[in-house]
Order: sequence, then C-alpha cells, then structure tokens
Amino acid sequence: MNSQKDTLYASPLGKVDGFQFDSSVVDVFPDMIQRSVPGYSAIISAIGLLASRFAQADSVCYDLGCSLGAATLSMRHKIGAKDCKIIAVDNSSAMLSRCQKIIDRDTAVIPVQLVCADIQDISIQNASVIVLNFTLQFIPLADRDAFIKKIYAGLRPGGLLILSEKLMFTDARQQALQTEMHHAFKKANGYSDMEVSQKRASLENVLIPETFKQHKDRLLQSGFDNAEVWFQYFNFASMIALK
Ligand code: GEK
Repeated sequence: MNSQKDTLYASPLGKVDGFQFDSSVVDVFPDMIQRSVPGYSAIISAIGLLASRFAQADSVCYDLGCSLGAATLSMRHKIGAKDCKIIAVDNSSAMLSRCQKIIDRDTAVIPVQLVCADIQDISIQNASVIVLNFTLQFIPLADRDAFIKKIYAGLRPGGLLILSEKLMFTDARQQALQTEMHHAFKKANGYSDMEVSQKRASLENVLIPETFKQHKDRLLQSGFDNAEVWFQYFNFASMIALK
C-alpha cells in the first residue's frame, strides 16, 4: 500500500475549503504528514519505546485519532506486557477502513480493535498508555478540558499520556520565527509557496493550536501532577504526562 505524493494543494484553488480527512487525504496521508510535521517519524518511533516502558499487563493502550495507525503499529511491535490490547479510534471512516487494511497485513500478535467514533464519545477505561498524536488540536477548544479530564480518569495509576501538538507562542517574534521555520521545513520537503499558503488557509479554524503553558495548565487541572515536553522541532512538540 504505497502512499501517493501529496499534491492536493499544488494547483490554484479559487476558494480553499476547510480541511477534511476524506479519501483524497487518505491516499496521500503518509507522504503529507511526513513532509509537513517536523519530527513525525522520530515521534512515532519514540511512541513505541514509551509504550514498551509503560504498557501494563491486562491493560488497554489507546491511539486516539489514529489515522492510518502509525502509532498503533509502533506500539504493537514494541509492547511486551501480557494480555494488552490496543484500541485505535478515528472518526474518519475513510481513514479507518484504510487503517484496517494496514493492520490486517501486519503480523504482530497484540490485538488491535479499530473504532470509528468521535474520540470524545468513547469510553476510556483500564488504560496504561494513551496516545493523542496531533489529534487534540482538532477538538473544539471548549471541549478540551472535559476531554483531558476523561483521559486522566481512564488511566491507571502509573499510566502515561503522550500528547503531540502544533504549538503557538505568546511572544510575537517567536510565533513569527517558528512559523517561518515550519514553512521553510515544508519548502525544503518540496512544497511550493502556493501549497503552503493554500494548506494554511484550509486549516484555519480547523486546527487550533495552543501554547505549551495552556496544555500544561490543562493537564495539571485535570489531575496530572506533571507534564513535560520530551521532543520539539520548531512549532511541533510532543509532551508526556504521568499519572
Ligand atoms: C498519526 N495520530 O499518524 N474524533 C476522532 N478522530 C478525530 C477527531 C475526533 N473528534 N478529530 C480529528 N480526528 C496520527 C495522526 S492526524 C494529524 C493524526 C494531522 C482524526 C482525523 O480524522 C485524523 O485522522 C486525525 O485525527 C488527525 O500518528 O493530520 O495533522
């Protein structure tokens, strides 16, 4: 299942519609995320290492907003704890049906249950690892506090939340520089100025980033007593919080 090259925004679009995870995105998704999110592959690999350290016997590892299951596969190949299962959730049926095909071809033994649902509506229980790899940024701001509280409640003591997000910065010069460097990253990966600007327009009001402080404050208010950045590459970061 080879990924096609992402050319979705390569031609001028009179009006740029809001970004949707539909079948045209599914076909190019691995190429798109790799060329757009600095450090994506490093984060995916580290999710496997973290899961192998934190997955507890008889528990569930959740991959929320799983897309094509990259984080699920990384965990599935690294977890050694007995009787673990992975529940991977996405509300795009196009993503999930492609993800199912990818999981079916994978030979690792840990059971994976795919669920097509809004991650805010599922029950989260008996979790030792919860992954939100670039997904919270698509949840409405007003719903994020309640959602992170639900995650905290569903984690076992000793459990781990991995939260990767595009970040914003309160300092205007930092915000401008980090945005400029992200665009330079995309251009170095072959995207044109027009592709960068049309994609930015499509994500306006769809992907809503926050600052690290906003994330940390929410995690602390939700019950976690710690939250740190373990990885950052320009305005893309991955955080861990321990229950
Ligand atoms: C990866 N984690 O490759 N409920 C369920 N899924 C959702 C919701 C929601 N409310 N909102 C968005 N999604 C993946 C990458 S991509 C990140 C995650 C990106 C899903 C959406 O359908 C998409 O598949 C995913 O979250 C975000 O490690 O494209 O920037």
